[in-house]
Amino acid sequence: MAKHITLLGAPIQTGAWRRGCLMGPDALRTADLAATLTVLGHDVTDAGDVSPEVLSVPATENQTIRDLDLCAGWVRALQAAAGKVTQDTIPVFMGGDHLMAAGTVPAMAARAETDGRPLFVLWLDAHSDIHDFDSTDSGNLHGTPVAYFTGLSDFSPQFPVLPGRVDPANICMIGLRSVDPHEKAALARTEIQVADMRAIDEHGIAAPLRAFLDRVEAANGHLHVSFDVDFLEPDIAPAVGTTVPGGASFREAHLVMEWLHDSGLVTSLDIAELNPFMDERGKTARLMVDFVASLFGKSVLDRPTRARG
Ligand code: HAR
Ligand code: MN
Ligand code: MN
Ligand code: MN
Repeated sequence: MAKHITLLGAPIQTGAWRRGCLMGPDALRTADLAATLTVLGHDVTDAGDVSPEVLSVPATENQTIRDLDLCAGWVRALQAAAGKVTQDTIPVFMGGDHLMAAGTVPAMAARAETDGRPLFVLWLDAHSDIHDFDSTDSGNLHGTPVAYFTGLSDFSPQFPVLPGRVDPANICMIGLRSVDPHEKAALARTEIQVADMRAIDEHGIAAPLRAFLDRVEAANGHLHVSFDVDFLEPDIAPAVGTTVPGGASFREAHLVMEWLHDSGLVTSLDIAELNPFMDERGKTARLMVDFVASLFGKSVLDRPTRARG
């Protein structure tokens, strides 16, 4: 089924320690993301890149936090830009480091609310990104968006009041293999469903995904997918700042994309943490375009879909 897809660049890199994510949107464009989706029959618009607002926010107690003003300016600008996306459009937010999700996800939660439906979030990542201003040791704010958009921690007054909040019970994290002690404790206190790499080794990637998609469907929810490139095994996707061995294989990630397509549930997508400076002849950017294509219907053989009207 043809979709209206809008590509929106979020070239933020101040949330990460290593520079280079600002090239992410252009690497995805160079790898022909728009044309690839057009060939699949979709109606694709590239809306260009968002620019950060220029802000000066009060300092946090934690002095290790990197580039707070610019990070806050990005969060505000991304919330504003994503807040303009209409219900009939599937936005593909091209990052940018994962702090982008502090902008995109609250806007998608607000959009779902306007539609009278809950927002669910599938978080594909090696990391849980559930630190807050106090708990982060690294000071890299790409490790914090989940604590922000769930309202689990207070990010005021530096980050905006949430336009929409995600219920932790509506989040599923798949692929985790690098979780700091504070994050472990925070996850244990929430209803976030987690399938770490051990669980995937033990039960496969299909089981937790199926259970989650069934819940989204039963609740008639919107589904936002936040795909951090480091979800993948670094051998196949080297273009990330923080490589963690033992990630999802090509086949596991490919199955996730195909199931997401067949579910007909996905209403928005982040592509996060692509750092083209770390890439090898564009292979990670091309791989991500291929995965996004699978999510939007590229398939080997036709199968009946569960798509809703
Ligand atoms: N937990 C670590 C920190 O807070 C690393 C998390 C951020 N890295 C990412 N995000 N790539 O998924 O610094
Ligand atoms: Mn980091
Ligand atoms: Mn992440
Ligand atoms: Mn990560």
